[in-house]
Amino acid sequence: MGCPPPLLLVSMANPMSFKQLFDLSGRTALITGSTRGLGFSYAEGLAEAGAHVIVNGTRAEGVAEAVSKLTAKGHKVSGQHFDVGSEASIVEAFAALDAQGLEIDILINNAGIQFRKPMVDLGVEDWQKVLDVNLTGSFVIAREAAKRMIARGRGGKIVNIASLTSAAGRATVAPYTASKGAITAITRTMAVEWAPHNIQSNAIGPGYILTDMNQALIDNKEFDAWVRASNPSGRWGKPEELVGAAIFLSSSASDYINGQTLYVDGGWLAQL
Ligand code: GCO
Repeated sequence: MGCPPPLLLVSMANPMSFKQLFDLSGRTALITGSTRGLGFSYAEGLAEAGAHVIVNGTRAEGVAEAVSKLTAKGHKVSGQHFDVGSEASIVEAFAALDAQGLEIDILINNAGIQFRKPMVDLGVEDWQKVLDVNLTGSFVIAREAAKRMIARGRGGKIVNIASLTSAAGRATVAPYTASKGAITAITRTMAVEWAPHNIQSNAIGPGYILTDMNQALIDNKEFDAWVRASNPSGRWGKPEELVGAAIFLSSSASDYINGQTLYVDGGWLAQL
């Protein structure tokens, strides 16, 4: 008997339960830049959803601290420090993860740096530093993760972290904006190249969130007023409000979503 037509295949399939859709048990997730801030929130959220999370940071001490915090909460946690801005450091780290038998099913490409300076004063060195971490680092890490996902043949999830600046400009953050605009673009290339291997690649675009990277902005009364006036929710987002999107794009619930950027911004981009 030949293979039944796709429609019949779909109707024959048993629909997943709510738990099956969002359960990350049995999956291993690497979250870059996860010793603090949004990255730590993503790591904690995916661990709550059942994943074995791998915490990453550039400093071994910071990684160890975050690992012990999450382990103390009963989660399955490993740690791997590497410098997201260095291809050699990334390749070495993946070899170490291989040696530990850690097979990454989910990658959250969160690590990123910000550098604020007007373009007329901006040197190429500072520009390049941001691009090296935010864009090139995300590409190299996704490349290393996808190589292994493809070889294992059981698919995977890539979740890149974009930004409102992927879709709109703000003065003084040119290299960050360039890197985050490219993140949404390369997410589409990852989706197209890796979908045949059942790897879904998407991005999350956080709005202005109460994180330590934004502390200087939060403390600036004028900037704080601008953020509150610029989104219909009238407030900054909280790190925990990004976790649902991260679990969703890491889970079976998003198996037919590919190449998308999901903005979690209180409606900022919806507003004229
Ligand atoms: C800035 C901020 C932003 C936010 C976020 C907004 O200086 O404008 O750092 O870049 O962090 O990316 O989506």
